[in-house]
Amino acid sequence: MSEQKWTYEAIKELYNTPLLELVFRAASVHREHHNPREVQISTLLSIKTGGCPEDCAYCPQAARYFTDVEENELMSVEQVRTAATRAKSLGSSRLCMGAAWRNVEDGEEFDHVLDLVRTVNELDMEVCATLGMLTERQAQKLRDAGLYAYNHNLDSSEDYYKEIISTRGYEDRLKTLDNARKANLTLCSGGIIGMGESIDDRCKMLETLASLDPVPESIPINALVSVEGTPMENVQPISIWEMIRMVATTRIVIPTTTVRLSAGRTEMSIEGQALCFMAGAGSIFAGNKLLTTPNPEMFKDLEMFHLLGLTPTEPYAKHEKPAVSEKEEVPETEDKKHKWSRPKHRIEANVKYTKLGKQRRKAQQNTDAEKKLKESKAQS
Ligand code: SAM
Ligand code: DTB
Ligand code: SF4
Repeated sequence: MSEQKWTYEAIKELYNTPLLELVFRAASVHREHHNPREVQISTLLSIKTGGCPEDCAYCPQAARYFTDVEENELMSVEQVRTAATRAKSLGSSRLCMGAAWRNVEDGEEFDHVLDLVRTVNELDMEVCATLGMLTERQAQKLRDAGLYAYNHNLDSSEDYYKEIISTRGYEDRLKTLDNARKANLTLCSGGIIGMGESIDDRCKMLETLASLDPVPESIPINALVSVEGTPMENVQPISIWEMIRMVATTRIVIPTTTVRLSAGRTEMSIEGQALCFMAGAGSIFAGNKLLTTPNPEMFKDLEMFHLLGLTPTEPYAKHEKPAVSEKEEVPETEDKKHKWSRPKHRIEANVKYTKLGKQRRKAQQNTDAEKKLKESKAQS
């Protein structure tokens, strides 16, 4: 069911409410719909890192930029089982597996991901995946393998999206969310603040999320982690007050969703995070790493929970465990027709950093070659 209808003007007015009043209102809404002592812990695991063909200006995994991220093959079932078991023993109810893909392609790799989903489902953890765009049939396959949630962020307003990504369109993000929903998956969709967007953009993104019917079950609010080598390497971090405002506004606009305090927590004090929990954050991404960038140490988070009197939410507290089923192949007709868009408009910063990326990779290759030559000379 969609919730109360919100215009972006109303959302903006709310966003600009004096801070403590906003937090108080958000805390009240939070208590009506959620247990404020519980915070869900979701552990992130990058199952396929780096080498992504997209040009997302914030992302260290985009192959075209020169960052510290190394490209890795898909993780094995054993690697994922070990990581999931450890995460569960530390209080995580959900494992979110991320792949640096533009979209899901049918074939061996996708079949392997289905095995990974089955493996984590068997451990009685909520399984989430974030694999890029996907068709309804692929979403159905994931669901049949035991996937619980699909993470696919809108990232920003439709207008600002065009300023950060040129290799895909906003409508394909919405289409993917719709495909996941049709396959009966719960949705995790939110965005990033601190990329240079305006307050209007933040409020428009919330308007879009609130207009989805049903609304996403979880909404991650990420603060940009600015990574060296990406077009956003010099973007200044946002203040904690902006995070608190965004969390509180999301909480009030979409009361039933779980608001997830996501990337950027290494820059936040415990006091800052406490205010976010007060303002309605009901979940965190945990694990010493997010996908490729640092996150608070797990034991520090557990200490924070103890200090604030918070307890981790049990798995399947809100929805049933998805049954794993061996269904017959669904015909591919609809999917085969589908073409994801490629707007390819020019984003100056992305073009500049793509060029820099090429130059720096070349320089790196030369240095590596020189080093090898020196080593082999020294040996002979
Ligand atoms: N490739 C898939 C996709 O883009 O949908 C899934 C992985 S992608 C890394 C998942 C999300 O991570 C992005 O949608 C974005 O919201 C978030 N993200 C990536 N880099 C980030 C950064 N530097 N700071 C904050 N959030 C980031
Ligand atoms: C989300 O909204 N944030 C997470 C998760 N969904 C996949 C990812 C954050 C990534 C931050 C940058 C990195 O570690 O690579
Ligand atoms: Fe690729 Fe996702 Fe990163 Fe964009 S955000 S570059 S699609 S991994």
